[in-house]
Amino acid sequence: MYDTKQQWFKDAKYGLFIHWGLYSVLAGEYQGKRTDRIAEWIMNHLNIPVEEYEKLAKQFNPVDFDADAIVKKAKSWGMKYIVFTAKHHEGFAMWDSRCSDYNVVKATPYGRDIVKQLREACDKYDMKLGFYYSQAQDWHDPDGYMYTKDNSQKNYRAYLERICFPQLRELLTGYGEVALIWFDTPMGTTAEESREMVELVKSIQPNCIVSGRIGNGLGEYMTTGDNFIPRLPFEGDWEVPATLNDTWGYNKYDNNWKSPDEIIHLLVKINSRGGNYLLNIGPKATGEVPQESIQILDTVGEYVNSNEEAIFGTKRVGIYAYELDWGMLTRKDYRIYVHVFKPRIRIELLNIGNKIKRAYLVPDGRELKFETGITCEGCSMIEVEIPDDYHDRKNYSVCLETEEAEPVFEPIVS
Ligand code: FHN
Repeated sequence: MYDTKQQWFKDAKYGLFIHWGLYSVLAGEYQGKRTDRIAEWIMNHLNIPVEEYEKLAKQFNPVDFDADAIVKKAKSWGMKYIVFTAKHHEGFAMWDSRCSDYNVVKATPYGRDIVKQLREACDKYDMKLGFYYSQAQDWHDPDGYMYTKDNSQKNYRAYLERICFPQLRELLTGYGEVALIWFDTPMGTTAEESREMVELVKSIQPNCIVSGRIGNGLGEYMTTGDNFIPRLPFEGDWEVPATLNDTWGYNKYDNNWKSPDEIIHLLVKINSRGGNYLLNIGPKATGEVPQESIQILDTVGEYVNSNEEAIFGTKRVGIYAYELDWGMLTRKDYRIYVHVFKPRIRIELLNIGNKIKRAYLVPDGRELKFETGITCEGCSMIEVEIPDDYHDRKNYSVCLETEEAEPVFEPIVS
């Protein structure tokens, strides 16, 4: 079973992913050609030569970037940690790296360290900060891997010694307490090499968590496929990395935004099955966060903040016999939380055999009337009355305090 041994990660449930790099300058289009894939892969998909792509650095001047405002927003959205793409597959370092001048301080007119600014803002708002680091793919370095291309002449060992290991050391020694390193796409990394990376991380910061995509089964938590949710409750620590539209890096043509309701349902579904939801924003080249992302996350944040007790610190719910067409369950010891996504006059739950001590509305703590009994078909039934002023509302939660620490789920008998 995956175990990060970090209580903050187990309780976190909701985090912010930030994908930002030179690809934001292209915003999904190069020389009039649009990429129909994720925007941060444009160099690979449209076969942009290194000498051409690296010129983007000269255009990168994100004067509207405001680390303080982004972290403050994440805090207001209820998120508990931030993962920032310190270096994505394009190979561009978003900090003042000493082992490659291909970085935001030395190669751009902007000249300021993005990682440092985020670090300071996270310290100010007491937010955990982790770094995404592409350990194998580096499309700028002659020895870095590139998916779908010929890697037979690459000297990956040389790459590890020259770039990967020293850059990891820089991130782990120069930027305070690193909550986690979010490795990604290990490709040809051997078990021995993955182990070296883990040892390097742990030797510098023993509490820094290593993500699932370190490869070779060495991650401390399970990272699902992008936007993929385990069908069943999954034991141990895990996380779903996910997008708000169809891209990670900014793409000016991608308007396929999920609605706030969809995001709320996904968050609760993931939490209910025991995982964390790491939800992405992709700032523009100016540093501005797309307004659509902000609007969606502001609305989701209202739900998260007024129902935080039913989200944070919750545990995996076992297999309940039913899917509800109006809601979902989360739980803590001695508490079952019923998330109500559609207007209801009362809520009815079947096949839950717990002894209910009390029911209350999570957003304001109001006591709720309830009844328990056995249906004509012979299964347990709980009915909770929803107060008049909530009859037309959606997206709130109800807590059922139970005598038993765990939910007592009964099988369907008829
Ligand atoms: O290739 C990357 C992709 O660009 C993005 O960073 C996602 C986030 O989980 N990870 C990889 C694909 O799975």
